[in-house]
Amino acid sequence: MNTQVVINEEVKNALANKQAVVALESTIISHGMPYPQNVATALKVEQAVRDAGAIPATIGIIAGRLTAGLSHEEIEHMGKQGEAVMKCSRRDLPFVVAKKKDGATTVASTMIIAQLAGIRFFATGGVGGVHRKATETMDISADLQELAKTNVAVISAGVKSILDIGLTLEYLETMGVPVIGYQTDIFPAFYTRSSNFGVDFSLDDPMEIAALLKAKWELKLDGGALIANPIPKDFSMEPEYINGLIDQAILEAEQKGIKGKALTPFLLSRVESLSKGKSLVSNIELVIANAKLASKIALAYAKL
Ligand code: PSU
Ligand code: MN
Repeated sequence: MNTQVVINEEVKNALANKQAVVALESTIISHGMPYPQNVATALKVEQAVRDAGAIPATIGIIAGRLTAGLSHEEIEHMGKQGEAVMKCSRRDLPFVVAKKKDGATTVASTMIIAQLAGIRFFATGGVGGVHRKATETMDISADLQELAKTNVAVISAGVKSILDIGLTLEYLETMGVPVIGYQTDIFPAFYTRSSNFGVDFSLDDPMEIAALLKAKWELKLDGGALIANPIPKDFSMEPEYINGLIDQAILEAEQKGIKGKALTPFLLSRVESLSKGKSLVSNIELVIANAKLASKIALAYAKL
């Protein structure tokens, strides 16, 4: 069975030359945004990484092959198929590989494949976390466990308040995952620049973040870190407005009995349509901002 990661030539060369490489996920393309904006965004995000001086590697699974550095055609395929592509987290990887299926990778599985490929930095929008009412449902994203054990730094705009942000941060503390605020003391909530929670460490310069990561990994403290980058001011949303829509989406999910891996994609698409596409604009801009920051951190790390 072929379990080797397929790494495209450009990414392979960049890694061999110790250049900055930034991983990007594919579930955000297939399940996180509608077609065709998802494909346009994925390509824009790759360009943002290039403009910042790093090499992008969008990660996904094509016919059972774990791939670091999807081609534009493969990105188009993921985006067009949308939810027809299987959303793959850690537990799904062996099935998709053995069955030679296509798979969109979540934060957890993108981290796994990035680590296999030798990539340490990964930009996305929001990570999964502890869902509201998790004390009853036990719905805790596998992303959090992955952050605890896989050596990849994840740059996100915090987490959406579809989750219980406080419990998500408690979980990360228990698992020993540093939560770093980039130029902020407050943990951001994806669409908004703030939440009711703080970060563990506030760092203002990508070089300081790179140094923290270097220290962590030299100390053999396995696992990643969550770097929280608040959404750019011009695109942040009114907390009352967006949280109202999120509450409504959660209520609908409960009424429809939606749970398991279907829950997060349902909430993402409901919020997007309830906001009549306004949240999508914010979503796109914050991913681009995260890709830029991830590139700066990767470039700083390469100089250490
Ligand atoms: N949250 C977002 N946007 C996303 C996701 C989460 O704001 O696109 C996606 C990511 O791929 C993340 C996954 O890894 O959903 C988490 O799914 P779950 O909650 O089922 O673990
Ligand atoms: Mn879940």
